[in-house]
Amino acid sequence: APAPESDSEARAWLKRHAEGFHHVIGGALVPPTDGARFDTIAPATGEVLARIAQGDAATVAAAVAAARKAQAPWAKLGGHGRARHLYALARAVQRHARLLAVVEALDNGKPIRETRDIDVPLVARHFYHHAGWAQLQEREFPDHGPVGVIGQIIPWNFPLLMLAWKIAPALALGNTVVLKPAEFTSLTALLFAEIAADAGLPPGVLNIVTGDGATGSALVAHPDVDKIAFTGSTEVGRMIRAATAGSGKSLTLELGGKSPFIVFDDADLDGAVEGVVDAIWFNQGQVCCAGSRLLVQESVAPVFLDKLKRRMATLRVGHPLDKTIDLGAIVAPVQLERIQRLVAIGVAEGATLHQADVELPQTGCFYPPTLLSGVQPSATVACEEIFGPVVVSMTFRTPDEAVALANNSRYGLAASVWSETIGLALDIAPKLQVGVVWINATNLFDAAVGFGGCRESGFGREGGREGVLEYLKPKAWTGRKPRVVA
Ligand code: TXE
Repeated sequence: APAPESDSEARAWLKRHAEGFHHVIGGALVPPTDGARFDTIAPATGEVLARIAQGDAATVAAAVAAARKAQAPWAKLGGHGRARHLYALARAVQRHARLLAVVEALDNGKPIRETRDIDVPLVARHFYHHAGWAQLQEREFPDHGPVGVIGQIIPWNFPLLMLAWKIAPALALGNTVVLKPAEFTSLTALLFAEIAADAGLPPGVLNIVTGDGATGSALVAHPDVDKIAFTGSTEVGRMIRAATAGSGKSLTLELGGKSPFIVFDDADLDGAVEGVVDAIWFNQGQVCCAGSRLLVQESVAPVFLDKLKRRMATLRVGHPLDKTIDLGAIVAPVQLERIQRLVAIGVAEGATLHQADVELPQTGCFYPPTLLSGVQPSATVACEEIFGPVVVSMTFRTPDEAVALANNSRYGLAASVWSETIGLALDIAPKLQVGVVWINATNLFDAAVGFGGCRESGFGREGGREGVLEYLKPKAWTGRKPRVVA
């Protein structure tokens, strides 16, 4: 087995900040009001990694003021000027890829294989892609200006990648940002801010205020923020929508999901089993678009579930820096308890529990790959987002029944359709009430493709042309030709 990834560079970086992290405002490190800080914990071991600054309303106001001051000069740089900065950010991320990947794995608990091969490369790709949009801006969107100062609030499941998804389009198009990372996982945002400053990003263009929900709500409430972009729970999304209603702020929300993973009897069953592994055990299932509802055509359900159980037995759960593992730690005890509670409810409501007989580390927040089969469509676990490595399975007989089951959800983020009959897949896809459909694939993300949901999964898109438009303000120009052209 390969040796675990070394964390010496990450440890040295954490040691430099042993006295506690600061906010990053207007290019300066700003200490928290009254020295208020909280611990950030490595979920795999329970170790305190660092002390994070708790942001209050005054700190948020200072950050918004810094972003406002920086916005006009940043916009004035023009698309070409800003593209140079985005390319520099992309290259800086690649230069520090290993450090970013290790810090992310420690702080979040996700496997180093994922942070190294998926999160960090996608972050760089996002900056490269949006550098391209910055260059095209004046030509493609001559009637659009930037929105202004953007407040961005992100979750803990992809801390650095969500930062990139949020800031790359915002900055590319001439906006400035105040970003609040999730309280469980602030470290890579703070590391990124250092890397960005070294790469020459002008002060005030990106401000980081760390803290909890109260910090986020102060950002939402600040009158000089032009737009809020939020990724997180549907509950908080609903509160933010209410708080911004009538305020003149723009809003995009990327919320929860309960995405269907539909397997037809003519599917490549082995391929679909690998699909399930990716759909629900990638990032411990803490993925908004996780394929958490497995819908299998009745005729192949016993064979398929049998294959899936055999595959589950081969998954390895362990320390995030162990390069051989498939699943790392759950982000925090509160999330682990939520998973345990929902699985117990699933069993109480009649589901059959199958947990792979895999070894779990003795300490830390770990949960085994789990299948709940024979689930009723109305069961709690079929309706609520578990946000953990737990897939629930149901069966259907006809394509129409598959569509009805798939759409029987308050969410509408993603769906995955597995069939070797392309006509069937193409017939089903448009009937699914979701923002993203994958055919014989799952969890495909690309900076050029708009990602987002409908219904209670939110609105707005990230990535692609549609994501770019979220950070521009259109302006219509009409009138008549003047008599004198001076
Ligand atoms: O999310 P929160 P939590 C779902 C998932 C998970 C559940 C709870 O089901 O089990 O939510 O996770 C900030 N005003 N998802 O409680 O609270 C908060 O500080 C402004 C799905 O961690 O929504 C953090 O930065 N901001 C999801 C961010 O919101 C507030 C990813 C997200 O945290 C706030 C995460 C407030 N009043 C959880 N309260 C996805 N769609 O990917 C909190 N925050």
